Amino acid sequence: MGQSRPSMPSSSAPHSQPAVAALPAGTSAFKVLSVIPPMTQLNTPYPSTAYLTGFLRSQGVDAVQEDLALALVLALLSPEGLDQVREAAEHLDAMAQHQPQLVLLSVPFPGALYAALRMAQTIKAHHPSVAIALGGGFVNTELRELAEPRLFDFVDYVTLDAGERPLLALIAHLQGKRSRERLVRTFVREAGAVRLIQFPEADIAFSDVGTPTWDGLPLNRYLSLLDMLNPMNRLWSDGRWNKLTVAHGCYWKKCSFCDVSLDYISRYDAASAEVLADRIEAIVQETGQTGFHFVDEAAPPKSLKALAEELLRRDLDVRAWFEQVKGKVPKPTVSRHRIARALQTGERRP
Ligand code: B12
Ligand code: SF4
Repeated sequence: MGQSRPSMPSSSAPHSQPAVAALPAGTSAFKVLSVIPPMTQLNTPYPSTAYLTGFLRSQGVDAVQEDLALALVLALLSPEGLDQVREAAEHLDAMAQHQPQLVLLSVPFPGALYAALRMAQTIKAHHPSVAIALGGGFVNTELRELAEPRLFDFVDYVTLDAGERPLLALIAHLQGKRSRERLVRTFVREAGAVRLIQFPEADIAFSDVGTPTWDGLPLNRYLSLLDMLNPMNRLWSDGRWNKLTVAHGCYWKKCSFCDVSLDYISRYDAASAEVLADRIEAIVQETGQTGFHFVDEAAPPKSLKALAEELLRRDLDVRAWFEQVKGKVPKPTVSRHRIARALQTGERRP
């Protein structure tokens, strides 16, 4: 997919965005709710809201999260089932519970878009002063050339690529501390047309995005589903894993079939083994779970080796598997010693 982007906007464009109530100064007075709409896999939380919530909290923002994909299925499987679902769709319980000023709808896959828009519609109907932003993997790949103004009947902002920097800019804007012209990679509707505002500001370094948090998600209620016997595919839907990335982007960027212009591939930015091991320690502490699924496009072997050595040095007992390691088969569950040995010897199987 191409990455053609409109040129920088003029600063005189009219404003026509949501009637967000004037907010007191100070980020802590501002509450952000991040939501995963149905449907994603049910064995373990998708990590975008975990990353965003962890980052926002590290910036002093009051941030919470909900996985409504899991909530929907649990409701469907309960005796009260459909009634509850209908009620939840109408009132969106999470809104009453958290009372956010900004809702982040994370749409990783096409299958989550419809539910995200239905949720946005419900929120707009019942809470018209709450701002709604849309982002995530689907948006980053399929909506880069967004031109459909009707999408903004549902949401107020659509952001591209890594969410951290655009969100800081958006929150500051909603708090009246930043002009709209200084939004970052954010689509808005103005005078009935879609406009991409892209104030040039560096992304947050991967080592500074903070530790993802799963706080608030019912980790013991995720469902292990066995849809394929293949042991590697089985890892995708079976069992609970903490999802983490070793780096942002792809260190390789050489495959001819790949759109290496996309930010989540092109902008390679790694963190030190110490930072990664600190994140792993904090996540094990928070979740009580030691299994990690590294969801990098192509996990960099050098960093993995350094990480394995750091984990051994700290005597941390974690299990990990990697979405993709260039030049090797995706790795099923491996123990810490096996990670180190596999990476040191280039061994293909744990
Ligand atoms: C790991 C992975 C998988 C794994 C695990 C999936 C899971 N459920 O956890 C497996 C292999 C199972 C998988 C399956 C599929 N995947 Co997949 N997957 C990925 C991959 C490589 C990483 C995803 C990840 O965890 N990223 C880490 C998180 C933290 O990043 P993030 O979600 O992008 O979030 C950041 C930003 O997007 C942004 N952000 C996110 N949400 C929001 C919201 C707001 C409001 C804002 C402001 C910002 C924001 O901020 C976050 C932090 O910076 C991505 C490609 C990629 N590198 O992102 C593809 C990707 C998400 N997958 C994709 C697809 C299509 C699928 C499938 C539908 C494939 C299929 N046909 O079956 C299935 C769907 C599975 C499902 N229903 O759960 C596409 C989706 C885009 C699209 N074309 O629609 C991607 C982008 C790959 C691609 N280019 O094709 N996938
Ligand atoms: S390793 Fe994956 S992300 Fe990197 S260039 Fe090849 S296909 Fe693209």
